[in-house]
Amino acid sequence: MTNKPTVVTCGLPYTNGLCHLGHLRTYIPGDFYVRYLRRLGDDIVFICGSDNHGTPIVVTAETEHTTPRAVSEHYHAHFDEVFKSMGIRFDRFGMTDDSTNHNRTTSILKTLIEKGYVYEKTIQQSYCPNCKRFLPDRYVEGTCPYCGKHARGDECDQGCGRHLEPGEILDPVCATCGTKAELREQKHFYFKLSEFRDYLLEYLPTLKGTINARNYAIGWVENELTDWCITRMMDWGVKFPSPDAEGLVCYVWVDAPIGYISFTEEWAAATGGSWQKYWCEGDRVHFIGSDIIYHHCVFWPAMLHGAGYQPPSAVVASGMVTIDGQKFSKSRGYVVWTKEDYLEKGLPADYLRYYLLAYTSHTRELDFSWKEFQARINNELVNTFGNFANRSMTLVKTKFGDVPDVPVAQEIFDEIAKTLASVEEAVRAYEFKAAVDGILLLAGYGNSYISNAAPWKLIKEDPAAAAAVLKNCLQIVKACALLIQPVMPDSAQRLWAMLGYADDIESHPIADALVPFENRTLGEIYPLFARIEDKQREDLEATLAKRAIEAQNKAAGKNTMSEEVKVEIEPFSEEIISIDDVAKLDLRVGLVVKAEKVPKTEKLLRLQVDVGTEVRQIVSGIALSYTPEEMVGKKIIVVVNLKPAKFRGEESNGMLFAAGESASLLVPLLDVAPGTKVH
Ligand code: B3M
Ligand code: ZN
Repeated sequence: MTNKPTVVTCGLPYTNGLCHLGHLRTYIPGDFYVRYLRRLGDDIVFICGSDNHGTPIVVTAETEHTTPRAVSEHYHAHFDEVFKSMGIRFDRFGMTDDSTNHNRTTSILKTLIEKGYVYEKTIQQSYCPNCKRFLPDRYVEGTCPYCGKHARGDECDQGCGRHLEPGEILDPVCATCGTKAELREQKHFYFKLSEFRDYLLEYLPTLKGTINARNYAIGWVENELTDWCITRMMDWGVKFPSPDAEGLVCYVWVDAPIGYISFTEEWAAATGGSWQKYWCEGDRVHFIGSDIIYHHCVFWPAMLHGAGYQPPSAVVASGMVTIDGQKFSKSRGYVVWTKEDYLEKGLPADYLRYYLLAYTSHTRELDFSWKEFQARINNELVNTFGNFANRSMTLVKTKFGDVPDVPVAQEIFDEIAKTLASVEEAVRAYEFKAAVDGILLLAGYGNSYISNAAPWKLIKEDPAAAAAVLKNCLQIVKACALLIQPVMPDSAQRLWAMLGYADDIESHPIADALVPFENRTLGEIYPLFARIEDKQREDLEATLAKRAIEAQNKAAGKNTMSEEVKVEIEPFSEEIISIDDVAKLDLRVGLVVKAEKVPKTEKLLRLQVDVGTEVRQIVSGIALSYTPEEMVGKKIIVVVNLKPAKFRGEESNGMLFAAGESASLLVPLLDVAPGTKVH
């Protein structure tokens, strides 16, 4: 145990969207870390809240015809609820727009101003002549001056990932109306970040946490450190505390991390604790996503140091999440929503907690798939952990009734002690996967031990020896329950009750794993984990696939079918055909190279389709669903051995496939060359 009081924080979610799997990659390890260290006896306060300021929230409020505060409260409540359902238990979950944070931010800014770290500067800022307003951050889009990729006003989100200063973006365009922005003069306030270079170069090598955070930040500071514009021209935010700052609020990345302090103050006020104990002495550990390392390892320590506060002790940066190998994207439909896609499907929070912690090391990219999820849960939780616990307890109950009154072997205590040491080391080193693997290894050890000793056979020849084996097993099960509790609190509590304890497992230190298992009556034994069946996995996959398709259709401007639309299903044909009948159809991939409407008809399009060896004319009744322009470039499936026919005098040499009233075209999902045979 360490005696240093520690405040652990998790990055604050913006209040303009729902909680998804990407968020959880930071919060679940944060929660696990806190739970584990607390049960080693550490003094920890666990702080988070929602990030309410910044332009995206104003944009959302404008679109929804409401206020940024109302938008924030709505999503704040959502995150609060989802975190609780996922077993993520913050001591305080505050809001950056609450008065504590306005006050703390104002106080820190005033100190920075007094100490001479802030200066005024007039810059050229984008202005939309159509919307008649200045365009901060996400109100403007353009080209990144560093890498040339399309970027948002304050960050190059699709290219080099850099933070962009106001006025830096090239070819600025208004994000709301698309008008080319003009440059107009605007007065702003700057923080003298460049003066903190030496400080940061000295500080950063001492920063603990994951190596990706430290190295990335050192790289930036060694290269360049330009002063930082800390104001924005808008109403929503913390008013900049200077008499000449009419209309300016501070930039969201100033008041957001200050929220960590404010929320600790709010926790202290509610509980009678001291926030200074953590912020002026103690340790400060920030769990964040790796896309915001710069803000936490450069801006934040400089600001804290400038204002006379202690900098972060550790920054723990999690890798990003991809979905089925695809970059996470709401607009393309590659997203797993925590509430809708997980909790509301009746899946236990513990499974996802386990999966996210055990899947890969914390700093690596995590590629989510339901298939892998199912495999992990079934193999590791059901077959190893659950099976071992269940076999041990069931045998004791059926063969002996009560727990046999025999001592536990020393080798078992040695194995547990080894596990406790290695898991603690891994947790303190932010190696969460290694920690969870260590726990599963102990369960695996138990599983092999019981299989090899085969007490169900042994009992016939030597009941005393069988009793000793089972007692050893129960000791391992007890250790596993105590160790796994920070990963899967609900399951651990249920296992604790099966072991016959009536109290809260959380009230026991992890070290109780070495306290000999007391002779007691076991509780009711039932399987700890339920297997995820293929059917359930397929349903989960279908939700994801459907969302991606709908997003693509939406992007292509097509109507998507909502859940409510009921389709009249035509009866299936009664005639059964053979495979030879199917083989008669020669189906090929065709590329539409030209398309026109057939004159004086409403429904007919005349298509020129490249079928690999030649270009065929096909006439099709799809004109109500597709314009000729839309059809050009599409790859479709064509019958190439159909007898030619004439429609309204136009020859048609082939046929394409489309489904339903809307004539939804059958197209190859992957890119294949024209002429490719369809089997
Ligand atoms: N609200 C969310 C993000 O950029 C941002 C975090 C603030 S932490 C002080 O991931
Ligand atoms: Zn505009």
